[in-house]
Amino acid sequence: MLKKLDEIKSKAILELGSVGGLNSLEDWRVRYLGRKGELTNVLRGLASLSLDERKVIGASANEVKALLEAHLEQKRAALKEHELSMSIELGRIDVTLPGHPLPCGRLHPTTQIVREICAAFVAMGFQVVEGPEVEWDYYNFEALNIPPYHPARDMWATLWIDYETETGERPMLLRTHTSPMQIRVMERTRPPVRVVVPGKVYRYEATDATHESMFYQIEGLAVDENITLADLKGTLYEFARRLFGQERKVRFRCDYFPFVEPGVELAIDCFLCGGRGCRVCNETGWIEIMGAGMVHPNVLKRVGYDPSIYTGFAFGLGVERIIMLKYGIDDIRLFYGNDLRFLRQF
Ligand code: FA5
Repeated sequence: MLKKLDEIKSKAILELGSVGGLNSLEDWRVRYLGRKGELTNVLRGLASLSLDERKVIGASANEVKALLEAHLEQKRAALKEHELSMSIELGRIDVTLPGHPLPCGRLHPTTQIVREICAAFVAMGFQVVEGPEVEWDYYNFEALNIPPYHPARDMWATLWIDYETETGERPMLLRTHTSPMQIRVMERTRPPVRVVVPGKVYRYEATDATHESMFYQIEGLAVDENITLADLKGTLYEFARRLFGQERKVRFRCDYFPFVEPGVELAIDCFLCGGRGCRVCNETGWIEIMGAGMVHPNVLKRVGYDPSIYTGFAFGLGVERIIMLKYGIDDIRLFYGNDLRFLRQF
């Protein structure tokens, strides 16, 4: 049997020398190494031998098998290389053709502007922090001076999470604004505080050209001794100028938010109609981009800050509205419609 193995080996190696293509190489493989191949037949025959014979012949058969397999791989590589160089020579492969372009992704316009806005505030000494999108009623409302059943809760159409506590309450929700982070930040730090908080917020709201049910806000909070409304106005004017240029008009008006006193709303003149009134600005000439105000003393007290020493301002801006203003986009629903024709423009 050892002799037979030797014969198979020499014959196989000799034949391999005259194999000239990948198809005949496959025939060769089947003939010697395939399931019904010559070498496999020898291995099958081992069963009828004595244990001692099996050991010697089995080891030798495995050696031959490994050797033939190594020759097979070598030959396959050589044939492939040869075929490739023949193709180039015959002109079947035009190596001067440009390669396939690799698709290259980019940042979503919202991400780009979130970064730009945060950078504007970082330059003014603010720190960037983030917080949870699934929030407790306590942070979203109660600690912000909005107790249960207070009518101000109607200002934020809320998506509640169906989670029940032991007492039967369902106090979990998708945050309706980034303001809960005012409380979380103040709870864990002492003044001076200067933070901006970018993130997603959710509202149970019908969508239209300027309203989405999921959108981004950036919260701002500064608390220290001697902070006044003048600091708030100065900071937001500076922000508006950095982002939109000198020519944009900015309007402050009184507004109501339970967690600030006094409260203001900041609007910028409409990019589309220049202030004459159109569909985008609801015929008013202005687009509201943020709510703001001086942090309410009740909010400061709740986190253990003494309102007779510390004062602060807070603001919450709508990111998509800002992008719309900056680039003249007339429908907020384009942002998350995932239409590449829109997204590729940024
Ligand atoms: C608030 O959410 C307050 N938390 C803002 C605030 C923070 C006030 C700190 C005072 C101090 P408001 O609901 O107005 O306020 O939303 C803030 C901004 O988010 C708006 O000015 C607007 O730009 C944007 N916004 C509001 N609703 C939507 C919506 N459905 N789709 C897109 N943007 C929206």
